[in-house]
Amino acid sequence: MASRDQVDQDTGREGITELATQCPFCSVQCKMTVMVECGSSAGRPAIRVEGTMNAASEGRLCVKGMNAHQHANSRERLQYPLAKRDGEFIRITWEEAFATIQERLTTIQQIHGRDAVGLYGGGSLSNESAYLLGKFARVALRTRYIDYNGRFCMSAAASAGMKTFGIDRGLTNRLAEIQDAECLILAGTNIAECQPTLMPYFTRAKDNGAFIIVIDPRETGTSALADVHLKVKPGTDAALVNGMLKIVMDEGLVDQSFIRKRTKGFEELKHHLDGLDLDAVSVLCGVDRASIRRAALAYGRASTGMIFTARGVEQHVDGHMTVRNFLNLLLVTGKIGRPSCGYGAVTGQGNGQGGREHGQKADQLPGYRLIENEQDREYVASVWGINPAELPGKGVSAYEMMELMHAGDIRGLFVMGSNPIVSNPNAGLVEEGLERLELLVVADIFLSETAKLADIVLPVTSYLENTGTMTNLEGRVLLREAARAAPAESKHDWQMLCELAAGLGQGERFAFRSAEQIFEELRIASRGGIADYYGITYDRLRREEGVYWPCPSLEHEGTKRLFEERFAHPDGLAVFAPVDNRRPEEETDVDYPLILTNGRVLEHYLTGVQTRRSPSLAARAIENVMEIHPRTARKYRIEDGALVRIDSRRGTVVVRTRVTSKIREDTVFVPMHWGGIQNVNRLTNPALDPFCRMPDFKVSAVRLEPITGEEGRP
Ligand SMILES: Nc1nc2c(c(=O)[nH]1)N[C@H]1C(S)=C(S)[C@@H](COP(=O)(O)OP(=O)(O)OC[C@H]3O[C@@H](n4cnc5c(=O)[nH]c(N)nc54)[C@H](O)[C@@H]3O)O[C@H]1N2
Ligand SMILES: Nc1nc2c(c(=O)[nH]1)N[C@H]1C(S)=C(S)[C@@H](COP(=O)(O)OP(=O)(O)OC[C@H]3O[C@@H](n4cnc5c(=O)[nH]c(N)nc54)[C@H](O)[C@@H]3O)O[C@H]1N2
Ligand code: SF4
Ligand SMILES: [Mo]
Repeated sequence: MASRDQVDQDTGREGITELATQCPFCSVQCKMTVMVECGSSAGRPAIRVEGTMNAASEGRLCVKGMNAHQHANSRERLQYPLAKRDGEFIRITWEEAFATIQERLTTIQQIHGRDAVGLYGGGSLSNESAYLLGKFARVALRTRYIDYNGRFCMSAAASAGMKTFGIDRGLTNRLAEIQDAECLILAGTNIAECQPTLMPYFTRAKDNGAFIIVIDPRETGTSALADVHLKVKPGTDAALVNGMLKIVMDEGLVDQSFIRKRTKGFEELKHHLDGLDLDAVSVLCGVDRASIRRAALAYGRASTGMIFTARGVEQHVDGHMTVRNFLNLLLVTGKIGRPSCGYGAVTGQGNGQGGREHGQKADQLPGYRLIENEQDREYVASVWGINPAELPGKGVSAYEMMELMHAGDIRGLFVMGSNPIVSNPNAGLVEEGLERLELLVVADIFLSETAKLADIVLPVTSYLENTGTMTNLEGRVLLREAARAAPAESKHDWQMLCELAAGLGQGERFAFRSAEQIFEELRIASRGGIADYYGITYDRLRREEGVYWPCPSLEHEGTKRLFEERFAHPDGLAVFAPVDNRRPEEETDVDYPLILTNGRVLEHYLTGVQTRRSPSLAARAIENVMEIHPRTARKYRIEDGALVRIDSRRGTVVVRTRVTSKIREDTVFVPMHWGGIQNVNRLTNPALDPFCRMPDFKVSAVRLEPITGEEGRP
């Protein structure tokens, strides 16, 4: 354990326990020390938190990290397993919980077939738990249906990286290279609120004279850095990039030698852009031609540059192709594989990177192997000691699993590390689907909105108590060791999977007694795969400050910059793809005249289950709000601070209004951190990207209605 009781040398005070840990929230994975001082005057231990020096956060913490201990120490934490009887939860033992789950899952599978049960994971799980969840689905339950919340997060960027480069690692370069880039494009990424401890990399770049382009329908803390802010109409980024590409090409700012030696498909792209009308692009995107031109010339002329994308451009029906267009821009100018030249898909969740590599995705086996590929099946089956024919085929994406529950095809579901009722699009259907299940099991730290619907709820350990590796947004694998014992009856995610598997007769294949033992198997299972962790060990992670994958051998130092010599496709070339200008899937009309987009605020994390239980964070943002432009607010007679009803074709929410000129006039913005009547996903469109099955979260057509009378007053 990494905790250390000590006497404070300066003050001579006894009883300070130092817990060395890592933030449970976003993909930066800031290292920190939580100092618990017992015997303070208030009677409750006083807690202080300090950032710890490391290569990503450089010792910084944001307000969420500073306060994460509050939810971990909350009285609302689940203490013991619960079962629902007559609509109420009662306490049960682990033995009863496991027996019920085993018995009911087995019955469902016997009557309706193996695929009648599903598993649903998350990007907060450690690599070890995510790996084991995938193995549990394929080996213990032998169902094809497993997917995870990262489908809503990284699938567009990940699949685009795979197609263009042959590999998906969030950042192709080290964070330290950002500060020397001459031009930075930040597209649909609000780093100031979502990865705040990374901001200094960008402010340093600015101080060094970098030209910064921000693409976002809103002015944000991030756009405050911009030399050009393209306040794009939501859902039209692909067209905007076509405009930039056309200008770069017309001005001869392409790197012919790079294109010739290292890419393929350029002629098709060029041909595709020949007839592009820049005025039409400007109208479609709601951005003036001069600004598009300024941005294109700045990026095209810079000798070094990096492009970052996040959910603002990715969470669309054409998210995959939009990212590919950003990669086209990067490739035509040859800005990759060199210092301060590269791409960053700004990964979201704490283990959003590792969580998408080791098999909790519908089509995937560990090490980024594919479940439909014969060689991959054979290799992983040999590691797992099973016949490859026993491995199921690929399943469907997260939201499609919800549709299968709604249709009665999936009848039992095990959720580990997600709150799907708040985070899936079209929450109305999702709620109905979950209610129709014969068995819903939720493993969580808290009684989340989804756990409230469950038949069985299992209490899990938090970041302070659970050892495991997390792969941060750089592709750097970090070890987070348990800093204290598991509270009450909670168990580690991986531990309950092992015990459940044993009950299902698969004990031998899940005989792990520590996270490290699982990692040892994961190393082998990933060996030779795209995400090769074979050269990484816990010892090494303790000695070094994290290791970048791919790391194929113990002697390998890890890969800090990708694509210096070749791309990861067998022929070593990167691939261009012509991308169409698209109109958003759901257009505004007289009934639904405004565009709704959504995202995050600094203080809260995802569905808010954890941060809403932290008093310091909850106090800063107590309820959901809709951002709206003053002219639009006047048009719809909506006052600042008043309650407003928002309707889409799928549902209704009620939130408070924040009038601000920082947003486009045709767009409103509502964060995603609240459930119930404040859940923005009651409104969102579940249309899916054909390449990666990412939902069209970021564009829905809505109408507004002020709530009048005493109730609605500011
Ligand atoms: N505070 C906080 N930090 C977080 C999280 C959190 O919940 N809270 N979540 C973590 C996770 S899992 C993730 S995935 C990341 C997400 O990180 P981001 O993707 O940066 O977060 P979002 O706020 O969803 O979206 C970013 C920006 O996209 C803009 N946007 C909306 N629609 C469009 C569009 O059509 N085009 C363009 N160009 N921009 C658009 C929004 O106005 C917003 O400012 O953050 C991580 N960090
Ligand atoms: N409208 C809209 N919807 C979105 C998005 C958006 O931008 N707009 N963003 C999408 C994105 S990018 C994401 S990542 C998803 C996230 O969606 P969710 O996965 O639903 O979000 P979380 O709130 O992180 O849910 C995690 C749950 O797991 C619990 N938990 C935390 N740590 C652990 C652990 O170690 N083990 C277990 N068993 N449980 C744990 C938490 O208490 C919480 O209840 O939402 C997506 N939904
Ligand atoms: S939320 Fe992200 S930036 Fe903030 S402390 Fe945690 S890991 Fe660091
Ligand atoms: Mo995410």
